[in-house]
Amino acid sequence: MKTFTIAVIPGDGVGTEVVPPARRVLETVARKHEVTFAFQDFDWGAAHFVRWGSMMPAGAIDLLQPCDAILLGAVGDPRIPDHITLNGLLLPIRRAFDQYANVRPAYLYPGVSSPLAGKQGGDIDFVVVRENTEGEYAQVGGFVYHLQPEEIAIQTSVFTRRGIDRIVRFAFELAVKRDKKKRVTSITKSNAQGYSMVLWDRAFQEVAEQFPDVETESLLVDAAAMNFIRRPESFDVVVGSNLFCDILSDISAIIIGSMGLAASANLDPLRRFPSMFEPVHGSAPDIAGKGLVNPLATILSAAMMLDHLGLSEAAREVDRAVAEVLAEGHTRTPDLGGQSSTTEVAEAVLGKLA
Ligand code: GGG
Repeated sequence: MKTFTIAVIPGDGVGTEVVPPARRVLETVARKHEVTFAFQDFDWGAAHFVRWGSMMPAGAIDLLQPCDAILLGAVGDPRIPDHITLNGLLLPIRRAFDQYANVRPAYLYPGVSSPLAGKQGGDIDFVVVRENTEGEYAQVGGFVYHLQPEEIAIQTSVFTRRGIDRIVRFAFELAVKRDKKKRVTSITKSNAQGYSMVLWDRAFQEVAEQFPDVETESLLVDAAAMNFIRRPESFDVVVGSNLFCDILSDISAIIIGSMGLAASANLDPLRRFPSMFEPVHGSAPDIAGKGLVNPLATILSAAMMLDHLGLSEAAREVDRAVAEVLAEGHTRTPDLGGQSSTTEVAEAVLGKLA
């Protein structure tokens, strides 16, 4: 029987509430598919920072490297500035394992209400592909006259031809694999950012020439934000920079009904390193510890993990179980207008998988 080693980092806030249900889902489908998961728990995050002064220990990356995949909950704590928590855990893992493709599906499940009028289940069905290792997240810069009245902050974006080519190619290959609208939309702001985004536009055009069967569209990020609301059904695969797609994927999450349904995968498509699976949402300190957080984004992220590990049928079963629970509409957390707890929603999904 094949055993997959999964590193588990629940992290902070609601992360500790959404990871256990996802883990139970993985254990349940594993039994049916004759595989086992060996979970390795890492209690890294804000509590580790408060105790030891770092979000994770010095050898953390070496501990994660032999694992087949990483399941992450959330990062962030009101006691610690967000740039410390993010740069101390999530971003170093994405970079160390060259997880250059951040894949964020946006699907409106039947039975779920979109805040957009007239949208039915399946009307919204696209994927945001976010460049995940460079761009505006490169952390190049510094302070001059630090903490003085005339302080200067310099933050430089880094766009490499290699980095753009590989994420754009990933997006085209995904459009072919999805075999739906076969359309890739590229997001830039090349009217204002005349170097990095002009390079992106040029790279996009050149990669597109290698995929003549895939339709293309280029949008400025402001127009994309508008069109996610105005015509979301027109999108198939959307590709853009680290920051732009982080922002746009909050819009794509809310138009499918809730941030609590938004799953994501941080992929090393070349499979040299473990990929990481996490809900798009953060640690949500306002509802943490109340048993109210929606576990479905993390459960759907675990389904993406199953798919990545080659267990596609198991992934489809999890997706179907989630779809059935949402379609029935009885068991929902408050973000979807229900009154059920995290545990009740998790039990409903597990019940469908039994
Ligand atoms: N689920 C992980 C998490 O806490 N995400 C929140 C967050 O701030 N993410 C930043 C990013 O993805 O760039």
